[in-house]
Amino acid sequence: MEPLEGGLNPKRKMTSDDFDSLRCLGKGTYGTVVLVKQRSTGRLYAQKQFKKASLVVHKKLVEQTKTERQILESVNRHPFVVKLFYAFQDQEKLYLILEYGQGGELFTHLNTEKMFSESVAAFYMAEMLLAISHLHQTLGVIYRDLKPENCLLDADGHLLLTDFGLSKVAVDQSEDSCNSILGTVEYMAPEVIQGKKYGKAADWWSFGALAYDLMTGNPPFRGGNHAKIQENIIKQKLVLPYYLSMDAKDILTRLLRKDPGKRLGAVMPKDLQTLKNHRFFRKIDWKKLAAREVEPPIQPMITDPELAENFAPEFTELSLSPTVTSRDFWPGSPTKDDMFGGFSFVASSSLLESGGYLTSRS
Ligand code: ISQ
Repeated sequence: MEPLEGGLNPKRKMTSDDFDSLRCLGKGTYGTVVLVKQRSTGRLYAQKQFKKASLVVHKKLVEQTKTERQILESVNRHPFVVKLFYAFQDQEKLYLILEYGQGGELFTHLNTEKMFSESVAAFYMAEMLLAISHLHQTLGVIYRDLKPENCLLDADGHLLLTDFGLSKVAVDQSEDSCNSILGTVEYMAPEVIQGKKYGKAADWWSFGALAYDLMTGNPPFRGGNHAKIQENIIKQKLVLPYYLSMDAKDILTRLLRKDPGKRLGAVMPKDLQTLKNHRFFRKIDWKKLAAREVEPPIQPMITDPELAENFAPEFTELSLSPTVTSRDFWPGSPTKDDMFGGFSFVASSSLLESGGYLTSRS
């Protein structure tokens, strides 16, 4: 028998009615992220929603979407990867209830400070390195378009990677539509841009491009439009500003090799050791870092978590369109062909008990 429904049972399936929408946190090419509050607990989460209609472009894509729940579930234990708490759907949309990255995007903080010192950059790059290698090693997930928007900070200032795996689905969706030119291309590896076969080394390129950005204030290859940026990524020689240390120059040169076979990260697990032992990371205590015991260089300012102060006003000030709830459809009508069957998910009790940002009133 089904367990009793209601607030007392944390393992029951959720619906969008279980959450109040507070404000918009961001809009991507493939979905919207809304700050929501769970009615029964007062906990805050980031709700990512996808319109089914825009996902159903290819049969392959639907298949991939179904496996996302498993990817997200298995990734749930890494300290620097956003946790998934619930997944559910209604007639119109798929919903993911994710950990709320209260500190906002890392790159908002970068914009404020223009650029980071090498030791500050090394902290974020080190946490990112652990998250990426976890996705690669334990799950075989390749990001492919790792970019600044995917790098959030939690309330303490630790890095939180978002959109793993899902970004792969989203890119597949947009590949043969004009959407593909809308996304960020600055951090994409040459082989991805060229539509060649790519592997995990593509993420180590993006990692290098993000590192370059953190230490200089700009991505390594730029241009007035997407086509020019792409051309520069493929053809232009890497230019390293004079003020970077030898160590920074060395690690960036090796990560930003156009030939993925020659790139640092191509030969695993050897290259992971080379990276972690690189002089650029000499001040990093990897054990302490993995245990979240290294104090983050930026403490995000948070007065009222519900205000989402660390997110761009262009999003947070958007009006929330009323969500279509299950009640707006014919009662009990099954989803056609159950295309997204298996999408629903409830995190383990231990995660639910510890997770979700608690507000003062809960
Ligand atoms: C978590 N918190 C804030 C914003 C987010 C965007 C995408 C995915 C997760 C998020």
